[in-house]
Amino acid sequence: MRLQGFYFITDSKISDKNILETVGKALEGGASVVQYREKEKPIRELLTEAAEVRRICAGKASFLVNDRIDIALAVDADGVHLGQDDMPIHLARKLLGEKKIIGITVHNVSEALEAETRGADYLGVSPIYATGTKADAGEPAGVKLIREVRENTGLPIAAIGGITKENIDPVVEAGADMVCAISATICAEDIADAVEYFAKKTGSKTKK
Ligand code: 3NM
Repeated sequence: MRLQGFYFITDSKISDKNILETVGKALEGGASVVQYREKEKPIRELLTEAAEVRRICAGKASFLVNDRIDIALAVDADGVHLGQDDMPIHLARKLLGEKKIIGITVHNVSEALEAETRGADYLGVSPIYATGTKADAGEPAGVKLIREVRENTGLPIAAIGGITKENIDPVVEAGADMVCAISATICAEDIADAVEYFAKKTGSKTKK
């Protein structure tokens, strides 16, 4: 599946909506990628929930697991998303094999170049705007960072951090292939509609 379009990320810390229902709505709205990002649950719960999310994403969206290579392998996810302090890309690749997708968060061009050299499949470029969803996200880089990464690497870019319906246009214009917006979708009254809006802006499948 192409790494383009709306990239949905679960976050049960900011909403008590049921994760499976939430992901179902995101798929209905045309999400191309779904990342399971649950940091504070016991492993048995992570395994059960990730397997269920995996099942509903099959054939509809790429399914990635945040940080946890063990969970990704156990549920046969399509890949993982790593942070700069997570397992290094070359070791993740060794464990996951060549076919799995490995994405990594980068905050500047030098991290982007290193990720490309080490074999990442896409870059999470962050944080674009100020966000209240991730406490340690750091200073907003603005869309300038997307442009700089675009000019210096050939990898697909997933932009993240504070993206809303109101400020997405410059993100796409700067060259983002994928857009992540957590609070703007999970906390929306109608998740499928919100995702559809972002999906259309980023050229992914539209709602069926
Ligand atoms: N990672 P919202 S910012 C999960 O900067 C995450 O690496 C970030 O949430 C990073 O769309 C972020 O609600 C949260 O701003 C993004």
